[in-house]
Amino acid sequence: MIPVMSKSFPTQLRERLAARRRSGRPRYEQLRESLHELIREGVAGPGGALPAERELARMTGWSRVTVRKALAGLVEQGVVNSKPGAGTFVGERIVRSFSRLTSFTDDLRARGLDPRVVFLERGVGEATPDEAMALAVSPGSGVVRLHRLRSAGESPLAVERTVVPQSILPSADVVAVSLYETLEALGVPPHRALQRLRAVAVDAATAELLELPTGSPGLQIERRAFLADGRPVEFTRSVYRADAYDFVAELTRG
Ligand code: 16G
Repeated sequence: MIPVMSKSFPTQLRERLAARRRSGRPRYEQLRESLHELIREGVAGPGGALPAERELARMTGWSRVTVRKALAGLVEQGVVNSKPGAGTFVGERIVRSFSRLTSFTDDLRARGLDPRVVFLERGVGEATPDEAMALAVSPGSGVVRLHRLRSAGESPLAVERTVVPQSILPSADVVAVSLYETLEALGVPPHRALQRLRAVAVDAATAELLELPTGSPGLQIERRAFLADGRPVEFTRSVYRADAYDFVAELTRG
């Protein structure tokens, strides 16, 4: 059964729109942003249906063309899915861009989900030859290692092993939840990254953490991120649940 939209939805939507009335932005954008805000705040949870186009037009007093454009924007952002003939639903699978440098925390918050972390390991050590290669540091130099289970609320979604040069991140303890937020606060935000994805069958240890049967499909993603000055800032190997994520990229020809 489709979860029912909360009764306060129309009132909340009108409040959000009123707050944007003077922004001078096109109406469809005011509506897209207001709907996104409500989804982020959990007013419309995963799998929940948004009111139909005609309903939204009635609630806002705006045309269906405007409403359609706002909804199309949310579909493009991967926040909602539109099922022809059935309506528009808040995404159950998490849609991630394969071409934008976002963090786990960013992606969950954008969907009104609660990013959580369990540190399986964190500390400082000496770079192994492989880590030294990945981070372009001398073997034996200091690195911070994080091994984290990433969840949305109680639902486990990914396991990540990250190494960061200690010259950039002085200690593992400064990372509370989000690595990228910490790096940003330290004035060393990742600027660009190279990423590789491959399908894997999850091993027993990972399966247990992700609450899956051993051998279930997983998406193994390696990311090497760099600072604006070109220094490598992160090497992370993540295993994401394949049943929870869609990775999308925009392709252009030429
Ligand atoms: C994502 C990145 C990972 C990065 C993490 C930071 C992929 C495949 N991986 O999980 O490389 O370290 O975000 O997230 O997207 P955080 O700021 O929430 O710790």
